[in-house]
Amino acid sequence: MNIILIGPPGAGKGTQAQKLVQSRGMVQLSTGDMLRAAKTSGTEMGKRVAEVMDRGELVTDEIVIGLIEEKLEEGSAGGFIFDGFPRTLAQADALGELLARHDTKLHTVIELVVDDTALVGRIVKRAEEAKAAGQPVRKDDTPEVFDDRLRAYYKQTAPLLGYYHAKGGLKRVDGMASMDEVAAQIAAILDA
Ligand code: B4P
Repeated sequence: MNIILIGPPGAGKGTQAQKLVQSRGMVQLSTGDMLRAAKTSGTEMGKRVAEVMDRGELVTDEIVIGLIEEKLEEGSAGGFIFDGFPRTLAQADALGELLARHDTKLHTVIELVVDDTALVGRIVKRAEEAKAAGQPVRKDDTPEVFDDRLRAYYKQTAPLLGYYHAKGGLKRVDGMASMDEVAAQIAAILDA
């Protein structure tokens, strides 16, 4: 079973993907995590990625699609969770083609619905907790950059909701609920 988790920055896509990895043995493909790894690789590509991410903008489709393509080659018996991918219509088209090439398809697209005001609070909290624990703070986890990330979401990613709704596979969960409640709503969709 292959699923997409879609929602604005800080909606909890990564949080819920981790729960699904643990409960269902699915493989999480987080383009955010892959790009953060590329940032620290010291390569030219990594430097370009770092500049774009730190501004809260989207990395080019070509780079992101290439990263996903490599991971799909490795396969997953329990299915893939696409976490933060696709984020543009071009990425959505590419994903459809890649899955077809691997003789598989999307089962469901799950939207995590969260109020904008709650999102920025979560991001600030994450940054404060990281600082208190002496861990690195994400450069894009500031209220200023967050505004740009949210704008990028509404401009480039939110149109995908219509795209998947038209294909008939879009479901919504209340992302304002507690993490465990959100996980229960997702489980109910996947087990239906
Ligand atoms: P991502 O890493 O995907 O980051 P995100 O959207 O901020 O996070 P997510 O929704 O996963 O939130 P999380 O669970 O962590 O992207 C970062 C950047 O990478 C992008 O801005 C872009 O530059 C680049 N990028 C990534 N993918 C790309 C693509 N496909 N194309 C182009 N560029 C791409 O949760 C956030 C916080 O909320 C956590 O602290 C968590 O504990 C808390 N939280 C979660 N659920 C909660 C709940 N139910 N209640 C209360 N708090 C909750």
